Amino acid sequence: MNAIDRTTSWILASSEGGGSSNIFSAAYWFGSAGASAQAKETESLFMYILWVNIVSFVALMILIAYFVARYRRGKQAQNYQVSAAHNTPLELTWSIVPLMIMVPIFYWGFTGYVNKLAAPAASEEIRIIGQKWNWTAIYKSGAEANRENTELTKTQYSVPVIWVPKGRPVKLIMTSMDVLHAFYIPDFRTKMDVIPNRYTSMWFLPEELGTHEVFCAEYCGTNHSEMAAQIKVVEPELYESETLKWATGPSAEWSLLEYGKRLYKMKSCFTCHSDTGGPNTGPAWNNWFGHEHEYADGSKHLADDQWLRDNIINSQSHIVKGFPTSMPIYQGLLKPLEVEALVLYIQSLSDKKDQTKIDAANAKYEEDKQKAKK
Ligand code: HEC
Ligand SMILES: [Cu+2]
Repeated sequence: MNAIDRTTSWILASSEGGGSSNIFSAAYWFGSAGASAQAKETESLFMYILWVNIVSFVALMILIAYFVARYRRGKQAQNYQVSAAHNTPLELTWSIVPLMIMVPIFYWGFTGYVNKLAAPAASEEIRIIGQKWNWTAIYKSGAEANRENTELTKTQYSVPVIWVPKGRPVKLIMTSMDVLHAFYIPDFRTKMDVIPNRYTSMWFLPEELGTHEVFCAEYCGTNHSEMAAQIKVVEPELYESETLKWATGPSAEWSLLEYGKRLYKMKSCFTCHSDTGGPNTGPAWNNWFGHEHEYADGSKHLADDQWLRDNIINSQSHIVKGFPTSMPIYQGLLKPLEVEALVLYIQSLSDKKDQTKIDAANAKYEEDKQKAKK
């Protein structure tokens, strides 16, 4: 479905399925029924503003028509008088009445916004990473949301299907790897900017089972309209068991190198390190291993296995020259095997790699796996 088809079907959907044909209902204007606990609040505010607009528009048109007729040229209104310069009751009225109409909009909007920002402490946390033109979702377990081909996009892209538990608050912690994006879930009536070098968050409480569309709501380039995802509300038990399954450490089929490559994604190293050479917050990983690099204290070091291991675990001990100190300290967060796998992956990306060493590491890992089975 392309953008125009989608817009058309969006409008049509208002009179079918999810939406409503009643133009006085919020579901008509949003094209679908509200599907989260907070949706109602946004809808009420939306309808309030809509009605204020309709009433003032009609009143304005009637007044214009009336004045045009009454004071039209040629029909000099009788008893023509110069207007008074000042009329206190009139001025108080046109100040106070609109104020009383506007203040609820502020109050409603402000409290609603704050409520959408401040997630309950017991929320299920999911990390969202925006990148031209894709969303990546990572569960608390470290597993990445599976991708599926859906009707949401026109091109070959599959979109992540993000599972969320029904009846539990879900908090999204979001950041971008390149430009501004915005994570927009129309059915939940909620949207938040996704910004590079910064985390933003929002939360929602899904109340019913079902799937919901996600779009990017900040124009971010050519394939902006293809930047979609799906949210799938499932039973909490299913959510727990499945996302844990997806997170299983190394899969039995993976080599140590393959595991390292997965960890690069699973542990979010890729948010700061390119593995092909693009600029990013941290140094690119290709051709890093086996070369000498300069550090902020003026020293130079060869990036061999041991050096990489030490500097992943304690990233603050040596800062690569020209880079910020924003690399997290992974001591206690990465298991020894994970560090080994990551170092092996970094090594494999270098022109200085030693293939026999990599093969040997993979072979030893296979052996250990076989031993562990017995
Ligand atoms: C928030 C951004 C960020 C994340 C996430 C991140 N890094 Fe880094 N990394 C940096 C920065 C910045 C540097 C350069 C400054 C420094 O040396 O600390 C760096 C440097 C490195 C270096 C070079 C160390 C050296 O001294 O030669 C390695 C290796 C590395 N990171 C591995 C990793 C691994 C593995 C992960 C994931 C488990 C990871 N990084 C996640 C930002 C990040
Ligand atoms: Cu975008």
